[in-house]
Amino acid sequence: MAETRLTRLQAKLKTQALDAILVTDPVNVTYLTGFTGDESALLVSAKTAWLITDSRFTEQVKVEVHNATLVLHQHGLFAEAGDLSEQHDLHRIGFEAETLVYASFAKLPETSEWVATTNFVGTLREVKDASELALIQKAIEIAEAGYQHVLATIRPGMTEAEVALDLDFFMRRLGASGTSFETIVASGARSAMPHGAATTKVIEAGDVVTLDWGCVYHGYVSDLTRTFAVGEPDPQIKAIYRVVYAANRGVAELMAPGVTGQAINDYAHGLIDQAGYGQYFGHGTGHGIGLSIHEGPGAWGIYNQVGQVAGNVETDEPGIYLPGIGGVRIEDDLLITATGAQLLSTPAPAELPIVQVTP
Ligand SMILES: [Mn+2]
Repeated sequence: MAETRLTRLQAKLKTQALDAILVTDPVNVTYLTGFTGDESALLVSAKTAWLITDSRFTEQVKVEVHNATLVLHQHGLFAEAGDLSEQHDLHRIGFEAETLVYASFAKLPETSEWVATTNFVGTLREVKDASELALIQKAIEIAEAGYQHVLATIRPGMTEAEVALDLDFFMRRLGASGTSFETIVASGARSAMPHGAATTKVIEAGDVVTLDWGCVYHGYVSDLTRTFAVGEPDPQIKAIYRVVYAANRGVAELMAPGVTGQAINDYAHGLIDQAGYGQYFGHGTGHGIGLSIHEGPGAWGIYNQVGQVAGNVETDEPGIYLPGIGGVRIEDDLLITATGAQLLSTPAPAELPIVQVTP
């Protein structure tokens, strides 16, 4: 039998001596079955998969799902999962500890043993197939077209929120179903906030602007950051831009199968530290993207000890943030290949881009 996402999950059940797993994270349900509705749970045993939902989704399941048996629950998703487990002699069942809330957990019947799992489906999602790569690439293309639109239209006097709204609309018109996250437009001294969401602050001549944005295309996300100035900025911004650019390019060169998140962080933080800005770069250097905006692996948190493998799609996003002055971050999306990494986004220019302000 050909290997599928579901058969890979089923093979994994044995490794933790599980009779089944109850998948409740909607993104994981989508990944495994294609179902895009909410309010569902997927019970997967070694041989069978049951998609438990309600009658609102009967027709949608018929169209989207071809690898699981539809079960319409009468008295709740979790009671139904319990009934199915009893009927099919499933005794030791994994659940997704990251997303199953306690109130739902409490509804699972005690007739089975419910075992906390972490990243059980997530690990499978870390290696992208060709169809996923095509959707991520399209999400990047739309986002990059949005950036060109921003560069062509941004003017002193516009608020950060206006820039964000205009960018979001532009990407929706090109086919995006939404943004990957709330668009970050942080201008002037606010750009020293790594995740400064757009506000009513007016962009003034001389402001540096950090734009961190992305869009969703058929479920898959892009995640990019560019920093530019509107009019002539503080010379310190040009200087830190060169350092961040060097770190961004160096990370792209370094990324390859086997390289750990820690090695990536050590490199990027080491370079920025040597330039004298170590205390102004506090976050991880990158993360996986796919159906979620933050997934494995990458150079952050629990993934620091994990080596990259071919098929991972990850961000490369060093930054320097000077309080009271402004910040610079440059973020690209890369695919780990057999021998290194391939840039999926268009690299940033080597010098800080400056949008000319007409007097
Ligand atoms: Mn990111």
